[in-house]
Amino acid sequence: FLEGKPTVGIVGCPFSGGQGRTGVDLAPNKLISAGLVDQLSSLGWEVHYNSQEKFIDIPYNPIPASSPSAPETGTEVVSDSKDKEKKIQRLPDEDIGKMKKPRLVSEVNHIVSKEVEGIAKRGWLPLTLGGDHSLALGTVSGTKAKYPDACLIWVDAHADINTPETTDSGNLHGCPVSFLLGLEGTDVEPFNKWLKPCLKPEEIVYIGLRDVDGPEKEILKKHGIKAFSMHHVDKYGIGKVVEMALDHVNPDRSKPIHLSYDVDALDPMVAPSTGTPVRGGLTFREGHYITEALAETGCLVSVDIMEVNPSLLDPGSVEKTVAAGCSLARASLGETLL
Ligand code: 5AB
Ligand code: MN
Ligand code: MN
Ligand code: MN
Repeated sequence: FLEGKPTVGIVGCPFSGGQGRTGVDLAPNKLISAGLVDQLSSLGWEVHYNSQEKFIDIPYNPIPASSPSAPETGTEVVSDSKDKEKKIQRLPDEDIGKMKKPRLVSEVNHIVSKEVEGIAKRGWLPLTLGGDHSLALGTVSGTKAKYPDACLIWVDAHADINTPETTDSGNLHGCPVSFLLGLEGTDVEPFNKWLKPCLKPEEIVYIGLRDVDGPEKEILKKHGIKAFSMHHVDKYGIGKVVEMALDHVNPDRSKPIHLSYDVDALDPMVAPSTGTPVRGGLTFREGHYITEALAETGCLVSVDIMEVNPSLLDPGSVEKTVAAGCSLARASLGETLL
């Protein structure tokens, strides 16, 4: 599906506003400092960044007017121009219902969506480096704008399919899939200003689930959404699980694939520095096998590496997690194919 010389467009998203822990916004810089660009070049890819800047310019993260003493969430002020400061005052980001930072999450994702769409429309592969997983609102909608029939493979410990009504935490990184599907309760401002439902329930498949909220289970059941949990990985082995996952969303291996990879799918021993770790995850090899098998299909058109948080735990844990993020990206782009 890609055109011309294999080219990857890196979309660095230093964004943490979809959840409450600071530091996940440091990941794109860390992944790139770890040598990701040279590593991808060595694989034969031409590497570009999104439009002009190395990283997406994240609008200032306003403190909710309702709780002036609310702790900062760690999103950096990337630009401190007069213009931006005015924007802050015009953008109070009080909760809407249970949703936290809805305006910020919406605005950032609108930017990300246009970036990913632009890269995909050049015939390049967008590689989005999160940031938290709310960013999949932007990445998947951007991919779908170029490839309307793309399927979505969501590798995660979590289903991220809460709606603004079912979410307990109010953190939007737990909700992107419900918005993409257009589930009940997601046609809300400010998201509905730009985000149209773009995904059908039969176009998504999960791998790695092991921490799914009660209401999320109901949603998965109600819409017949295919999910391979860690139980299935144990039962069938990862090879069979990936084959069954592809058979479900891409039976002829003829459709474009968007891979959204939350590093918390990996076991915390493999990727400890992430905001919502859950025991009993994918081994290093299982985690990489998924990316290798998808690279092998030749159908991968867009990849997200999300939820690395370099501010959590000790330097050794951070190094492990950053290295895992880089090697997942490399394997998705074909490193381990012989
Ligand atoms: B992640 C939880 N379901 O909604 C919620 O890391 C966790 O992107 C969401 O997968 C985890 O807050 C979001 C409890
Ligand atoms: Mn996730
Ligand atoms: Mn997760
Ligand atoms: Mn997480």
